[in-house]
Amino acid sequence: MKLSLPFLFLAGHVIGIVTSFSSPSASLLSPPTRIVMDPLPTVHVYDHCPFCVRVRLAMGIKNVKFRLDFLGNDDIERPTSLVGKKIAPIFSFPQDDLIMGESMDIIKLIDSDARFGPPSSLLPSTSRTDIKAWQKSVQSLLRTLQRPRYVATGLMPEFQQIDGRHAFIKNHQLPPFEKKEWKEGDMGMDDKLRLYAEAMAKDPSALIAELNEKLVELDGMVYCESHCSDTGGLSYDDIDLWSRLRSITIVKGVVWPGKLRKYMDNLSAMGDVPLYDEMAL
Ligand SMILES: N[C@@H](CCC(=O)N[C@@H](CS)C(=O)NCC(=O)O)C(=O)O
Repeated sequence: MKLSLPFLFLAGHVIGIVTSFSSPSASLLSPPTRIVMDPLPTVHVYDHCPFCVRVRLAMGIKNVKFRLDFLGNDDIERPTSLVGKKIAPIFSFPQDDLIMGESMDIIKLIDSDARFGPPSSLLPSTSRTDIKAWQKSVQSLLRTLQRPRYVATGLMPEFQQIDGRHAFIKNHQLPPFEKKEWKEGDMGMDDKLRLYAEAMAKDPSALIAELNEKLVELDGMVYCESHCSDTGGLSYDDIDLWSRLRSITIVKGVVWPGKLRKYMDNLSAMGDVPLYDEMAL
């Protein structure tokens, strides 16, 4: 079967499978010129990290080739040698002898320097308070569903080894626990492992039903299938929103409303950042 480009662009979930066999630019109607530098810039990331996804998405949208370096979640030495602490994302740009952190600073840099393609290809943030409020309203629900799933299989690159999974569990509380209580209280590692295991063992139906309702609400706030705000194109609003929503695809059984599903698939293809649907649990 021969698929036309508009079909590939609009084919919803199918596009994720189709484009994983073709270059990211093949899925776009008019992608920017591919930028391949020598040496390549590197983006050091954790796969599950939405701040890291912001940078990957921006580089993908600008069609800039880069080395994607997945850090182990227990690796303190390497990020510390680069930026002085354990954090991701980190951007390494050898041409300028530059190493920097902070996702939005990295994106501002690459979208203002013509070596990374036409500057200002991302429209400014509209600082939408409705989307911010929505994000806040699902924070606890998403932590409860997503965090145990990130580490449940060992399939995510930063969690392939047990020390990586344990480093995450040690430092990331599950609701209703607060961060301080989890990290500084008298809870031992055995308690934390048990709570993560119990969270995975629980029937998630009620929480997923709640999330499905919240996604219907968000679907009404998203402007169209290719950008979330009434900006005429991709903006910093999408860089933040899409990167956070990607994590939800690790949760099996979520029902995505039509527009939002297409938004997820379209930006995944444009940004060359895969969704987790195929490994959701
Ligand atoms: N403001 C930073 C936040 C980065 C951040 O918090 N990254 C998390 C991962 S999602 C991290 O590296 N935390 C330290 C850790 O996991 O040990 C940015 O936008 O780049």
